[in-house]
Amino acid sequence: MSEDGIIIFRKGSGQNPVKMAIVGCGGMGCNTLRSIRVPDGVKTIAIGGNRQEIAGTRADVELVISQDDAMASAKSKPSRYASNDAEMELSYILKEYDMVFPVAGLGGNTGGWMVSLVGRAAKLAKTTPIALVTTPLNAEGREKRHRSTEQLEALRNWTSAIIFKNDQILKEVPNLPLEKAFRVMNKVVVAPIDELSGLDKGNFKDMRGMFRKSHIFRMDAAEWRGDNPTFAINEEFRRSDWLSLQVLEPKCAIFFIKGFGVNEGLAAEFAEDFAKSAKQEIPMLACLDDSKATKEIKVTAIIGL
Ligand SMILES: Nc1nc2c(ncn2[C@@H]2O[C@H](COP(=O)(O)OP(=O)(O)OP(=O)(O)O)[C@@H](O)[C@H]2O)c(=O)[nH]1
Ligand SMILES: [Mg+2]
Repeated sequence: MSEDGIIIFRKGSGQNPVKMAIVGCGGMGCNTLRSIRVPDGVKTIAIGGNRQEIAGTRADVELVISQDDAMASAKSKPSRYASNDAEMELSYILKEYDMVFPVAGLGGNTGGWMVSLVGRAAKLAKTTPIALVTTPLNAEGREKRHRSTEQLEALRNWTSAIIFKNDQILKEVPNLPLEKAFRVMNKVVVAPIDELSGLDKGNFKDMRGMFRKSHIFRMDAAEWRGDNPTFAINEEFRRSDWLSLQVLEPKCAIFFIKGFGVNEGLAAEFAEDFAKSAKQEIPMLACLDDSKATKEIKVTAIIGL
């Protein structure tokens, strides 16, 4: 259903779900595979610069790809052909999936470049990639920050990306040791896969279309139990440091709206209120899920910038 430029659908029956895979890349990506519960039906692929990095990920597919190959892919020109054997091999593996999610921490020498390699392989495989990446902590220094920017510039050529700032998690859980805070962050980073898993093939085109409207996305989630959830949740998004809507203008928005009795009317109202953050009309999509009898309404917003 479409209302005033917003596409609204209900989360599918699970009869004909989109096929998805998480691709853990490098240290952070493989850590993520170790620290999360993988949503039902989602496959896992671990790519490391060496065997050690992949160990213990229990991934369905494991690949070792050199840093040199990863960087060469990231820096190569657009082409209908694979730029190296690693890209070619991966493209055969990715053909099985409709959507793949490379996960990496930008700033290192491995995973951040691999995201580009996965994006290129996905293109060859005619699969939709959506990267889930973190940017390094300020405290990690200039070199990492600089490399992170370079990697982001490269990967934009091949894939859309949802970007999470590692610094943000330290603000929210300041008392946790770094390793634990990272583990919390790794669960946040894969939240989009939780939301998208089980997506019906019939709605895939609309979802994919929305992810093509921008290269860079940000995400936040908020929940509200009580009167006027539309206003309360939108207020939280307007103030959110994860979305930074005070300084960045949204180009498109995807909402996952969950809760008992959520319906098209609520979604349309929610989107209308959200749209006040944008100076012009923006394309929006809402995916409704009323399958769990929760009293609160939870909205996960993925905003294209
Ligand atoms: N959220 C999160 N971030 C991490 C984690 N591990 C590392 N990072 C971040 O990711 C950046 C890159 O680190 P790695 O993933 O270890 O780097 P790599 O891609 O393996 O590259 P090299 O280790 O340099 O070969 C770091 O600078 C951190 O900011 C993790 O488990 N969770
Ligand atoms: Mg590493």
